[in-house]
Amino acid sequence: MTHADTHRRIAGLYAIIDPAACRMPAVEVARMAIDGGARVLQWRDKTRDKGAQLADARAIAALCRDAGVLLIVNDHADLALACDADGVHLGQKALPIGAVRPIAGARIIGVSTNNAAEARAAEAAGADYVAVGAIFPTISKEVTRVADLDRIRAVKRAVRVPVVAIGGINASNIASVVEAGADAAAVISAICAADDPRAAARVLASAFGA
Ligand code: TZP
Repeated sequence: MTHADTHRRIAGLYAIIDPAACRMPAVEVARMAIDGGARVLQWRDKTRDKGAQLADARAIAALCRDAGVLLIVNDHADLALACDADGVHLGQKALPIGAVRPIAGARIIGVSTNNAAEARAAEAAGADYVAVGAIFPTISKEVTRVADLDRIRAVKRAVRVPVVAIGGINASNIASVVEAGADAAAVISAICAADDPRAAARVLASAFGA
């Protein structure tokens, strides 16, 4: 994927499928998020061993491929390869990008950041996009550093790669994130914990004019 492709495709609703947050099978939630207009999916399972995740990750990869939706795997470059995902997402304490790039090859590497300095460092190290958060209070992650809408603006000024806002984003605040310049909005609970993930995704995606 060229840089221009990545920039075009890391955009809009970025649905993180986390089975711990889902009220129905994760593959169902993934299907509904895609139906509702998510442009990027991330597979995030912080609890199960990778071997136990593989079937779900592969099923979601197949759904994404059919729909032309990008799939990013959280934390595990090997799992990303095993399900032929489009990329991997790394936290600040993960292996550095330079160590993951030989494994990921041309796949997308995204990095969690909290501020412009971290975003600039990630971009310089070869990140294809940066996430910035937590923009709003979240129930989905215990230890998280706080950011805000101004942080999105600062990160947008600091880097050229796409900027993904994350943390507590829902139907009532997503417009502010878009207005602040985020290329994409990543959500866990607003889709996974919704009664109707398809309808929830549709409302969130509409904030991007989808
Ligand atoms: N990183 C920063 S906040 C967060 C992550 C993974 C959790 C986002 O979940 P939610 O439910 O959309 O607030």
